[in-house]
Amino acid sequence: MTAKIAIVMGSKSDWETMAPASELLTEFNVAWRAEVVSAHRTPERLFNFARNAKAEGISLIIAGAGGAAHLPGMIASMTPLPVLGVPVQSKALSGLDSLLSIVQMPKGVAVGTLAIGAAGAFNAALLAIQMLAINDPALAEKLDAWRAQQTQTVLDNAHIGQH
Ligand code: RP5
Repeated sequence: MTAKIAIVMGSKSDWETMAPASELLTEFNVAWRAEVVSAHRTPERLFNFARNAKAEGISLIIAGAGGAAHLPGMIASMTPLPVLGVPVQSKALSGLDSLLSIVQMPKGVAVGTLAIGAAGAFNAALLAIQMLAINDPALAEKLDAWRAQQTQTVLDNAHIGQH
């Protein structure tokens, strides 16, 4: 299957954070591919990735990075595809640096920024699935069932205790 979603990250050390995105996409049978593309350490690879992603059949890019996290914004500057940015938790500043680097895009180049860490990566995949589902009724049906199941699980565990 040709990948519809590209998951990219600044370092292999980001994979632990980004893997939940791949797991949700797999659960929904949405084809994905993941690779390391570093804005600072491999700028030419970044350029090639961003310039070719659309022609390679990618519909949406999920980009995770930590620290001075320029990756999502730089990719967004070179592709018309939607880019979802995931701030990876950094050691020095707990990911606040990553969050601010990704979220504060100047007017005119858009990155959709998610929460810091694995929850953000998971939600990036969820948002990607929601976007694809707009034009894919079978995927939309699966998504409805997934959300109904999630609601049911919460309801089943809603009673915490009493005295
Ligand atoms: C960023 O620097 C990466 O996205 C990663 O979150 C962080 C640390 O990278 P490593 O030193 O673990 O390669 O570029």
